[in-house]
Amino acid sequence: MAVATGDLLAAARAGDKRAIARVLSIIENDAPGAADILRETYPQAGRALVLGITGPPGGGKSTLVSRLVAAYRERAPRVAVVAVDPSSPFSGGAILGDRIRMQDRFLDEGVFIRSMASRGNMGGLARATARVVGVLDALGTDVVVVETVGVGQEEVEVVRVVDTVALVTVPGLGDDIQAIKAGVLEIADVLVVNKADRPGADETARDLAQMLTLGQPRTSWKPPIVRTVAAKGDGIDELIRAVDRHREWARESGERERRRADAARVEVEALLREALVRRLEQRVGSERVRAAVARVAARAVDPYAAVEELLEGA
Ligand SMILES: Nc1nc2c(ncn2[C@@H]2O[C@H](COP(=O)(O)OP(=O)(O)OP(=O)(O)O)[C@@H](O)[C@H]2O)c(=O)[nH]1
Ligand SMILES: [Mg+2]
Repeated sequence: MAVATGDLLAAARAGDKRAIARVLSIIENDAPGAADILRETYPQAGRALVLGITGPPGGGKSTLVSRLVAAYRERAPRVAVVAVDPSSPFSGGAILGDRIRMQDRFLDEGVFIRSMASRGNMGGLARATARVVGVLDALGTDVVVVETVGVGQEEVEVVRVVDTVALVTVPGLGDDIQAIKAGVLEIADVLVVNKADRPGADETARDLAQMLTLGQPRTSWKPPIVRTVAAKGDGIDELIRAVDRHREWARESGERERRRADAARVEVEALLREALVRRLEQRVGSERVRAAVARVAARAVDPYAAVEELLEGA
């Protein structure tokens, strides 16, 4: 390993935030040194408590995260927040707002905040997030909270990297509850009804409880429903206890290992596919690939036949 990378990692492990930020940038951009860092850190990850906070925009996720970070910091020296916005190609905007709101925590030496924006391609953000979380974990972070905005497929992919997923809803979501049902409910380990100071919290909790009874339970875990008022800090202890209970259950039931095995398989298969396609393109030649694409576009040949021809030449 290059000396520079070794020094950088040592500083990052010691908790130097600038060094941590540089390590993460190298990983995210696949810059020189990324392979060294991954090789060095990969075996050391798997110790941190990794919690995902997801849900529709404006539900109070960032407010909740800020409260959670404060609470976790009381019991652990190093806490990180990874704020992911799949809808935005910029790591500014809304997330910058979140940063400002979290400033009180940001000033705390033990809290590291990172925001990540869309990669443009499906799956890219999930992979980058998984790496960033893994590296933070390996660098000695005790708790990593991943906040993602939205309830679509990409968010589902992103939160797959965490051990426990908390889905944040608010009273009176109405139709949005249906959207949640179609998307993230299946992967929610803990359900949060935030803004419980507003009318309708009981109905929302009841709707959620009822929705939970509709699907086929995949495991023996029954997601608890926790009411919070993030703005005031109410319910945070209950939420933390629910997360702890889930973590305990996941470890004992083997669910944690199952999830980790799933994530590993998804990553290895994706990399394998990419490597195979790259290798094949090198062998076949980009010229032949381009020509085949042109013939398919002109309907001179169907896509299956074009692929067969390309593979024959390989
Ligand atoms: N009444 C009430 N308002 C809250 C509560 N928690 C958060 N809010 C307010 O809800 C608004 C949105 O909060 P955020 O924390 O930014 O929500 P978010 O889910 O992170 O929003 P995005 O990141 O944009 O999706 C803010 O004005 C908060 O002050 C709560 O428990 N009760
Ligand atoms: Mg937010």
